[in-house]
Amino acid sequence: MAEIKAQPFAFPFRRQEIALVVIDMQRDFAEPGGFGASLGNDVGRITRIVPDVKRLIQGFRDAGLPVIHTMECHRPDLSDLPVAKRNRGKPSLRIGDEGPMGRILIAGEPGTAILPELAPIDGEVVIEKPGKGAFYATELGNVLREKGITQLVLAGVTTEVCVQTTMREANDRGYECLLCEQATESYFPEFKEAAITMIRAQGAIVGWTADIDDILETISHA
Ligand code: C5J
Repeated sequence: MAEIKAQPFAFPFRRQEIALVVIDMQRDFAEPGGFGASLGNDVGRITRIVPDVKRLIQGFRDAGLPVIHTMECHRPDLSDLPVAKRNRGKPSLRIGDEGPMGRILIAGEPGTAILPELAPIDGEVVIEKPGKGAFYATELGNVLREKGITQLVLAGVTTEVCVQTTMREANDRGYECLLCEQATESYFPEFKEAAITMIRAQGAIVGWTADIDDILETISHA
């Protein structure tokens, strides 16, 4: 069986059962004026991984493997936004407020869109999610079941929030999960490192992590 070199040990690769899930590579997390910046974060950390995320997406497309994108966003009437989520923290702009790129994290607004360099192409599934995890209150589980997917490669932002939450949700549902180290980022470098360390600790208790070139090498020969 083909394998991807990974930590804490090789990831068993099943070509017919694997998909890439790119989490929340949206303008709202990566550009000035968006949600991430409104919380006081350095969004430049996010834009720096765009070339690697793009390379990973292209590798999956070239190999004929499915690419799924997620977007954290809410309905314009905020009916799927818990009050506790809206009120959390001290952002300069709250979810639903009008910002320089439209309403913060609202479906259909310019700032909520996926970065143009990483935009989905025809046929790729886009999951709009109101939570941090991509399984909560979405159709992701059904989509994966219909496609026969049992293995997920994860990329996107932020490592310790939406990426890790999704990985834990997937792990509990029986998926084998592999995080691409160069194609994920946090506003806090120490949180990225900690998330990577805890994911693969205790014999891959949540999943595996791997170098982008090792992932691309295996999928290109599959
Ligand atoms: C956050 C995310 N950090 N996509 N969202 O609020 O990680």
